[in-house]
Amino acid sequence: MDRLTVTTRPIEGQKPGTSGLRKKTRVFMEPHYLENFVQSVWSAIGGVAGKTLVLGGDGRYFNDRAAQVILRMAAAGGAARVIVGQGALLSTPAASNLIRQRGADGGLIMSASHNPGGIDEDFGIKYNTANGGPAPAEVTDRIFAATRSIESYEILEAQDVDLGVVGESRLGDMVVEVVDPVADYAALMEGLFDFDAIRDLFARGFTLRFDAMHAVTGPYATAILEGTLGAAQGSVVNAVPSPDFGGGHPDPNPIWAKPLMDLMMGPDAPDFGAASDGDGDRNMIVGRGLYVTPSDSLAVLAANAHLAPGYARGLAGVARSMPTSGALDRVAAARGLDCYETPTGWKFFGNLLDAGRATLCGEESAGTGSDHVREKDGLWAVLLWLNILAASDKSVADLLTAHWAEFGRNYYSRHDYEGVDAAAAEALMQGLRDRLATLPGQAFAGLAVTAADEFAYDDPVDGSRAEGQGIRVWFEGGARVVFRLSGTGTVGATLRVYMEDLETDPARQGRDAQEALAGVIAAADAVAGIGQHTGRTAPDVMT
Ligand code: VG1
Ligand code: CO
Repeated sequence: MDRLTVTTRPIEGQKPGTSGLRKKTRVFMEPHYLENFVQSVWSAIGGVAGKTLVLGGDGRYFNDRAAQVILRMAAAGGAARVIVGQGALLSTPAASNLIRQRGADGGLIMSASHNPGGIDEDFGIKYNTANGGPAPAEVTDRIFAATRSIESYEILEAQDVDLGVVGESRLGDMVVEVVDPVADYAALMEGLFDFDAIRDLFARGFTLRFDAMHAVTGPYATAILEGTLGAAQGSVVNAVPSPDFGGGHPDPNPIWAKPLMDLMMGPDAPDFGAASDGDGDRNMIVGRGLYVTPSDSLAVLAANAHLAPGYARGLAGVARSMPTSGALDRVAAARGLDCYETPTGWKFFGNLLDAGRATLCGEESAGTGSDHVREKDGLWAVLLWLNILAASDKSVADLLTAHWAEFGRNYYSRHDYEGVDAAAAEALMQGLRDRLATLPGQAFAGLAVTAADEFAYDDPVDGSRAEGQGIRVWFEGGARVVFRLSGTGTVGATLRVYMEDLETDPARQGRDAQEALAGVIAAADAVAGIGQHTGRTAPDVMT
């Protein structure tokens, strides 16, 4: 087999965002686009000669083609072994686990997560390091720098590897090891949770609907929930990964998982509803008649994790991304736990998890996870909820109501304005930035600002600093609004506005979040001029 050196030129815009490089699929399919990026990853990590890598993706359109290119480039670079999920599939948490379990040097995950898939939709790639976590900024900066100076890449001229059959084969001198994508992950879950108690819960008639949204968690959820734990056949729906996710957004929120929401709010609701995203790292939790916000879910899990065997020793500490609500902080304060506030994106949790400072982490965007891997993990969150429900013998609604009564309820909502003109979105942010010092004392829609700043994070483990991580505005009475621009979109800009307000009186904790936050929502619009800048009268997505 010949090893080819292909001459190329830098391609604009190959800068990894919040979670790897995401672009339109057709952009990834342009000549040299994928190859340039992969070679730049190899450059950034000192080459792949002699290394072991993990490779898999969420099964979206181009996943299979990209896998073959990456394998040929790994072989050309002299990699010793690539461990690939069968069919080139691996959920993000399963990939993280494989990297750790097998002591691999790193891995490539092909996914654009919750973004839609298809030739006219989105594709993405991210590099994870040897700890199993997303590459930190220092590495992604090196990748980006390499994309700007690349002159050539190396690739083996070879036939496709058969990724449909488990087992080993060779590509040049490199071993390609195709593994069952589910087996190691399922074993990890079995070690963390009381599977007997969950099995017993289902045996007693507990009902569940898990919506895999035509994405990668289908095989995992079917094997674990139905196969091992005995949930009724058919409890897992949309369970076969499809290249275009059935034409939808594999984004587990009340908008995109509407069929699940409708079921859970209707007369035939099962006891528990859940959904996951394209690559399986997000989760949505819904009780009968009650949506659990991701921020609340994180707090409930932190307060009750000790009920699961894997966390019976207690938590070392907890962490949340800055826009995530303060519900977690209230649990941490009550239990005497350290609570860290990081920028958006899972890569910022890596050091805290590695250093043993945090056991549980989460983001308001439906990501929850722990030190069992270095990614957020959708099915893990579902299993922890099930373990807690089994151990406490309470319904989701009872558990949440009791949680609010004990810790207070942080009313919370995120409003997204998608596909906004990039310059208009920048202008909105810059307008806020310019006025930060003068905002305190001014009133907006009747609410006075008490403080305002732009969030920056100093990593307590390695001392690195991340700036410009979102603008925060606090109002009298303690309400908070955060403004930031998404780093995962592929069209224009997405403005995210995060609102929260604490309610400690149990008599006032049962309200609709949009209604309870109406005053804060109006103040957010007034302080930032959302309507004026974006020309929008309402958000595209509310979670
Ligand atoms: C979003 C979320 C962030 C999450 C990231 C990747 O980023 O806000 O919390 O970590 O997606 O999640 P942004 O920059 O668009 O706000 V996933 O499941 O898309 O890999
Ligand atoms: Co995801």
